Amino acid sequence: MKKILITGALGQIGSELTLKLREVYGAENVVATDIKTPQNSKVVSEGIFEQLDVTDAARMNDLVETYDVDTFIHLAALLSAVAEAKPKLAWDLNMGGLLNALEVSREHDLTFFTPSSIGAFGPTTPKDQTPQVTIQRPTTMYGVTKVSGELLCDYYHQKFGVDTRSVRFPGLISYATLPGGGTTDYAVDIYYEALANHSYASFIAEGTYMDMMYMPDAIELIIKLMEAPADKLLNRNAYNVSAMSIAPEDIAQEIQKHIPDFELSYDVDPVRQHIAESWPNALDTTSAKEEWGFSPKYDLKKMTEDMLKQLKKKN
Ligand code: AKB
Repeated sequence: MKKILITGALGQIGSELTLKLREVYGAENVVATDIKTPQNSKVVSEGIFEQLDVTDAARMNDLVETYDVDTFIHLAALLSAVAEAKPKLAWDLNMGGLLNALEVSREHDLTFFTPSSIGAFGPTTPKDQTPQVTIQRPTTMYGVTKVSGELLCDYYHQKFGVDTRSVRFPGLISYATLPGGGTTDYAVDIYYEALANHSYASFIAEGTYMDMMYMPDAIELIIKLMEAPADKLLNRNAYNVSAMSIAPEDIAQEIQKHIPDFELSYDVDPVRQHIAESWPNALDTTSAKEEWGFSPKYDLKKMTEDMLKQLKKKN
C-alpha cells in the first residue's frame, strides 16, 4: 500500500483506521474521504481530507486520478438497524457505492478492501463454528447488500483480476468512535453506561450470542490482510474473523469485576433482537488464520480492562 484512499473515513472503523494508516504509511499517502466534513475531527484537520459521496462515480474517479491512488479501502455503508429502517437507501448506498468503488479499482488496477459482516449470514446458516463457505441466505436488507457485495468482489476478482480483499466483521467495540445504528451496538453502549450510571438496559436479550472484536484487532487485521501476498488468498469474497463469542450477561460479569455494583437489565428491541437471532453465534476463523495469519490479541477480559481504562481517561 503506497497511496491509499478511504471512503467513510469519519465512521466507526474509518476514524481509527485513517489515523493508523497515516502513522504507518505517512500522512501524505492517505486520502480520507467522507460525505460529512465535521471540523473537530483529526481525520479532517490533520491530513488530506476530501468530501466524497460514494454514489458519485465521477468524483470518486477524479480523486483516484488526482492523488495517484493504488489502494482503495471502501468503508462507507449503512449498518444493519438503519438499513432495516431504510431498505431502499441501504441498497442504493451500500451497492451503488461498492459498484463504483470496484469499477474505479478495475479501471486503475487498485488493490481493494471492503468489509463484509456476520450479517451476510442468515437463519439457515449453521450457528456454531459457522464455516467459511456455507449457506448465506440473510433475511435483512443489510445482509442482502453484504452477501451481494461478497459476490461482486468474487466476480471482479475472477472476471477482471481486481485484487479484492475482505473480512466478515463481527460487532466492533471501540472507545474512540460510536457505531451508527448496528445490532451489536449494545456491546459498546454497555461500557459507556457502566461508567456513567453503573447500570445498563440491554436492547439485546440474555443468552443471545454474537461474535465481537475490539477495534485495535480490527485495525491491525485490515493492515495485515492488505499486506498479505496475493497468491496466498484463496477467498476473495470475505474471510470469517472473530475474537470472541459473547452474550450481554458475559460482558456484564466482566464489568462487575471492575464496577461491583454494575447492574444489567433488559429492554429488548424486537427489531434488533430479530436481526441478532438470524446471525451466527460463533464463526470458524481457520481460513483467515491459515491464509494470512489472522491472530486477534484481545479477549473479553483484556478488552473490558482497556475499554474502561480508556473511557475513564476520555471523560
Ligand atoms: C451491525 O451490527 O450492523 C454491525 C455488523 C455486525 O455488521 N456491527
